[in-house]
Amino acid sequence: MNVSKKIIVNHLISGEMKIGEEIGLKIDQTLTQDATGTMAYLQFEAMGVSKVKTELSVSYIDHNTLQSGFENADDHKFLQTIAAKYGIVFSPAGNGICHQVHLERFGVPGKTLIGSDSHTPTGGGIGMLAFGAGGLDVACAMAGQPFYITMPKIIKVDLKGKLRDWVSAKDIILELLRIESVKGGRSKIYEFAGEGVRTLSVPERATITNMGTELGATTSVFPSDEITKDFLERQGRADAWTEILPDADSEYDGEIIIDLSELEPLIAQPHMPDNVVKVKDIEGIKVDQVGIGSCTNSSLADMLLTAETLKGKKINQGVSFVVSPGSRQVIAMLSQSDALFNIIESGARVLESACGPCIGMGQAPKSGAVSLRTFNRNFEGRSGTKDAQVYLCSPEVALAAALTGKITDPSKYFGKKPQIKMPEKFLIDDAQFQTPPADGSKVEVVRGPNIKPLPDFSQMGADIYGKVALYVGDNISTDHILPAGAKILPLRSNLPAISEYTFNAVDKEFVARAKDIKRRYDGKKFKLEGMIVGGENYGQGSSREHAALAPGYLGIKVVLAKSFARIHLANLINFGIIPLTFGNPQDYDSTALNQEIHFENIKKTIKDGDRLFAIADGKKIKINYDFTQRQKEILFAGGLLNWIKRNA
Ligand code: MIC
Ligand code: SF4
Repeated sequence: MNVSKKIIVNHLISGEMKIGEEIGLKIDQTLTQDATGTMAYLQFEAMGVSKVKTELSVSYIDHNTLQSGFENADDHKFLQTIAAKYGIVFSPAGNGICHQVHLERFGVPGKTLIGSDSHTPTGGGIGMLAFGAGGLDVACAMAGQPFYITMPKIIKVDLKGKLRDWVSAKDIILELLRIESVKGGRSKIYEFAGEGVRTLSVPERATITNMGTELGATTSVFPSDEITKDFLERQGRADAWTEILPDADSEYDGEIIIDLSELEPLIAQPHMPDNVVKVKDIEGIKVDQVGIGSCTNSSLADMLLTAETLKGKKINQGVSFVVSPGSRQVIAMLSQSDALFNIIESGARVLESACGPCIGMGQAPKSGAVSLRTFNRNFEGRSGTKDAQVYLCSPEVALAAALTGKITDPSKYFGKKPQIKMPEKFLIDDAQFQTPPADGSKVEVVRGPNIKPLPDFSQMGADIYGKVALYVGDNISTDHILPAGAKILPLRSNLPAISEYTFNAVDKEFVARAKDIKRRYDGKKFKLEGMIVGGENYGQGSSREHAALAPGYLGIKVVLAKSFARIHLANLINFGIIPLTFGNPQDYDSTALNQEIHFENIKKTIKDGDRLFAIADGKKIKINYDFTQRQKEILFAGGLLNWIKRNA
């Protein structure tokens, strides 16, 4: 067996490991972050379980750290108290980005992890099988329920050779994005193998598995080997290590070969992570902002390289340069040596250890700016500036740009790459993690006015008379559906307020149109319900369930698309919104905004597994759906919470 199957087999609760079949996995660990965590814990609370049933659950504060009003601070207090009540470790603001911290202090090879953040597969860097999921799925896992996925194909990524100077792990994942595209990884696990694996450190592996998310992959994983052991030993966690290697004769469902020695520095151009070219092909473009950080590239190794490269140099005066170390451990260790001094003295703005600019929490670039970031997403407007041109690259490429003020190939610009010596022991101080009391039943959960209860969701009707409230193209991301950023993120615990921003940057009229459909037809014989029509890979990107909840709150009942991204599809079902696909892709072209589409007898048709048709302007459209019995029941009940209440 390969590594993925070894871990799956150990956690298989239901289903068979046959590609395309639904499997239920036992989940050992969960993580949440603050922007998705409040909803996840409200949902967990509604389940009436007295304590989490996982081996370990951690609640991180890392996204909403800008406190420009009471909202985020209120949410932090809620999260702190609810963690203590239900047996969850609490990691307060300042401790660092969930994925970086989890890798350093909590991850265990061979264990399963789900997190209410799409970049949870970072844990694959130490041989965990780690998945991003909606908050409700994380809540279910904390309540001891299995996590359901469709058994993916397992693709071997055979790494040959060794990276050259100034070419890095980021270039490996950018190369994979170039080959596979942002939708190429759907229903796949990328498992890294081959001689090149031994040449990559854990932080390098984690950069790759982190950004496997941008491929749309179910997850990505590396074996757990001597290098993993060495990392855990340095973190003082040698006992967490177990070896997990693929058997010599293990089989895969596909293979991609990447010769590391032939890779060159790469860069993803605006506005998609797969819009990848060689840096040398676009050299000379003037750069206004450079950012090093995010859960992709904020490890101690990345920061030490940054410090060593910048030592004694000054960044270009036309560049605003920000550095955000990934964790308290990283920033503390930088401050023990000259490294932090070298970074500060170069002209960098050092930010706190948090997501920060990656999610538009500050550092929005100037109008029309070119911004080079070591992050993982460059969707239009995500930086906070709609017309900014955001490029994704390695720290090496970012550093060359910060010093020259333009896009520059580091392998031509710099001389020999400095050797970074990693410390024998990391600085280990877990005092800032708050361990829950053995009995949390007396803990009072503090709820500020920002925390609003979840609305009720209605059951699925026998027929649906839909009206198209929005018509969009391919690769619509959850950032398009419900933007993040410093202004909107503080409303994550307040659905009525945040839903006002749904599709804000795509179609300013959407909210009014959806509300109008909901209002106008309420109570009539044929109640019209809002629907969205989308192209391929609808809902790619983050795990935020608000991208399902907010449209649902505005009355959207159906999303009809060419295809869906995994986590968003699960989130739609969890909140009773029916994800359907076009039987004939050309029917997408004949569908239009404001069109009325009638799904007659939809509930019975889905229940019986019969062929589904819709009628639009008198024309019959073939509709596909693919639901397991479990998913059908959830949809009929109007979502997973209703289903749980009914089956409790
Ligand atoms: C992101 O990178 O888009 C986020 C913010 O981390 C999201 C989670 C969220 O929207 O809260 C993710 O990747 O899941
Ligand atoms: Fe945070 Fe950005 Fe990573 Fe999302 S991608 S977890 S916002 S650092």
